[in-house]
Amino acid sequence: MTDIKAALRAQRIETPSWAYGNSGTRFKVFAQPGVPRDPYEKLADAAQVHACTGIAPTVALHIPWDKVDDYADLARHARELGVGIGAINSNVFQDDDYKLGSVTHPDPRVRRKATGHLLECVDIMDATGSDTLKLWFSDGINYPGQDDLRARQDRLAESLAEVYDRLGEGQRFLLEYKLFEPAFYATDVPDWGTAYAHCVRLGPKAQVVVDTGHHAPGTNIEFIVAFLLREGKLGGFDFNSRFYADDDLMVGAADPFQLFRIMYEVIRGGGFTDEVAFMLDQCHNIEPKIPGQIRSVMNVQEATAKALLVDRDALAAAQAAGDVLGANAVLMDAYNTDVRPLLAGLREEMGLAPDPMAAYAGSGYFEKIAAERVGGQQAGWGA
Ligand code: PSV
Ligand code: MN
Repeated sequence: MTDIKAALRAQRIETPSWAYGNSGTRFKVFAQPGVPRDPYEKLADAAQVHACTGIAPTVALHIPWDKVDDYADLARHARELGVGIGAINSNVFQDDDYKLGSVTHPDPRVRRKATGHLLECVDIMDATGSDTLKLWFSDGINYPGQDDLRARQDRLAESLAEVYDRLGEGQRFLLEYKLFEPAFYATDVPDWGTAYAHCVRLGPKAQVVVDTGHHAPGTNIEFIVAFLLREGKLGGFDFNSRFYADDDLMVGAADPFQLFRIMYEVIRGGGFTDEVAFMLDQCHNIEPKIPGQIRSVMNVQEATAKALLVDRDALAAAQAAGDVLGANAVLMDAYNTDVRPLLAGLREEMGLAPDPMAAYAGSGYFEKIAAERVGGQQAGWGA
């Protein structure tokens, strides 16, 4: 139990700046009181999540959504709040130029612009001290014949190689794949295999990031996790839940059992280290944002605690004996354990309130930001 608590104490979950801003669907963005008006206020909200949970010390930025004049100053502000800057997320999907793609666009001028943005993101890593660049491309085509599938892979490889060469000591990039959307016929990085092949070719500073919402229904994500870890190519997660497509709902809400299975493979494969980034990539469209993040961090923590509780010796023995039901029972025993008392106790040992949701509700922070943050433009997904 001491080992399990030590592991849980060392856990790090990164929250995304964009979860604190307004977001919605293509039908409606519902504004919420107290929503940050700039990246500085987003960091202040993220600091509350860390203060209540004790395990969310970094915040991912999305550029240009979090564009500021002085990134070193933003990083300083974060440190003063008790958090740090995590992954820098590039954005080459919200400019008119990118209608037909960014780094895979048929026009070299657009490709240059897109790669230029990725290089700018590495500059921001230098200025903020971030060690991780996260690359997701909306690139793809809607119709057969619209562009040359193979040439697009060549263009992608060329851009990735340029960015890879620009990475400094201790920096890496994570390549994110997504089955579909916004392109529907063919996406240029549709699956882990494509991302993996590009990363292998580039070298150790390129790794794959698994966004749990980016697969076809029924995909066995924990298999992908096990495989990538075995190859040393799992760079991190974008955690969220999905019922249908890329729903970006709170992680562990739709399928807590899947989250447990993923965390079990992470632990089994030796990936429960700082080498793998455990990030959230989700939006809170109808629920309040800071508590939404706190709940999500708790969901990952609970799944992790259950995965750590798996009796691996008993599991190995049952597996070796071909005891199908016994092996399954070992896993299910851990999953069915109520870990909430364990985690409440751990938080108290860490000097935190046992219930982060109640701690936030009682902190008065929401009332304060709702009163203070009037006027100005609320920050939003895409703004
Ligand atoms: C794309 O759907 C994605 O998962 C990428 O990580 C983007 O950067 C992020 O969503 C934006 O919310
Ligand atoms: Mn993502």
